[in-house]
Amino acid sequence: MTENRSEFDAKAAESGAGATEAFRKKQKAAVHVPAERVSAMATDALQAIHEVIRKHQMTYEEYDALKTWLISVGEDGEWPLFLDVWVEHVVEGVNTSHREGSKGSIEGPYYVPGAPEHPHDGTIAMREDEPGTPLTWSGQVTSTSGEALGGATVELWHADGNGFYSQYAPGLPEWNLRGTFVSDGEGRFSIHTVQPAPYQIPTDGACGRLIAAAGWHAWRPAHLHVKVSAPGHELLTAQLYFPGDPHNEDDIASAVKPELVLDPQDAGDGTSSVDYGFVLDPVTADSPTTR
Ligand code: MBD
Ligand code: FE
Repeated sequence: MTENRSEFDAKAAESGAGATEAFRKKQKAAVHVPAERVSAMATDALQAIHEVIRKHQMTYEEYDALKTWLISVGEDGEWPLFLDVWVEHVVEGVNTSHREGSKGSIEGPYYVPGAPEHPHDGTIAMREDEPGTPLTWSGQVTSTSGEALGGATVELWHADGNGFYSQYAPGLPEWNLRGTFVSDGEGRFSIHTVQPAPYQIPTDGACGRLIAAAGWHAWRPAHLHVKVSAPGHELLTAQLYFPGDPHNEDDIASAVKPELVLDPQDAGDGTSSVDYGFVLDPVTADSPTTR
């Protein structure tokens, strides 16, 4: 490993731990889950674990290795990373299966609310020498009723050309590659950014140790994160992907859906452009709380 590489890994490890602090700040109020729900889900979860132990005839050495590892997940601050990589996609599926509008995907650990606001046509905050192919992304926000949604917000956040997220890796401007765009009267927006790089989850914390011990890979395909919202409509959280990324088929976070793969056009001058819009479901009495 070169010195450069270990510097990258050190940054990555801080990203996992930073997500724990960010989640604590966001989750100030305690959530009340009724005792019947806690009991039903905890009983089934424990039963599922008991099944695995019997099925694989777990040894005491393996039980102790599991204990050691579980303790280290908390010590490394990687519970948000672990849950968002290996569990959230099922929660997302359960809570959005009723939708008729656009498909969404998981939020992941690195969303920060309150990114700087731009008009419907704007450039996301980036460094002067920001690495990556410039990308112009245009689209329209509509309702499942067909109505154009003016004043809708499209919050965009993504990793840079080295796979790092601002506020989770040191040395990046606070709001780098994070922005809030407001659609015009016809629901349209046009965003100037750069294409992100594929993302490797931290290899030197507890999640990385699980990946290494199991012989898995640690990659997510390059992706753009978005939250799209408009009054009277369910908040849509999604991720958008790029065709041909080798990890679209084996995303460690299981968060790729065919509807979420973009079709960017090479402009021939080193930049590319893409058209991709969103259809939002109106809020109904049965709408679950989503994110
Ligand atoms: C990410 O950037 C991400 O989007 C997810 C889901 C998990 C880890 C890092
Ligand atoms: Fe991400």
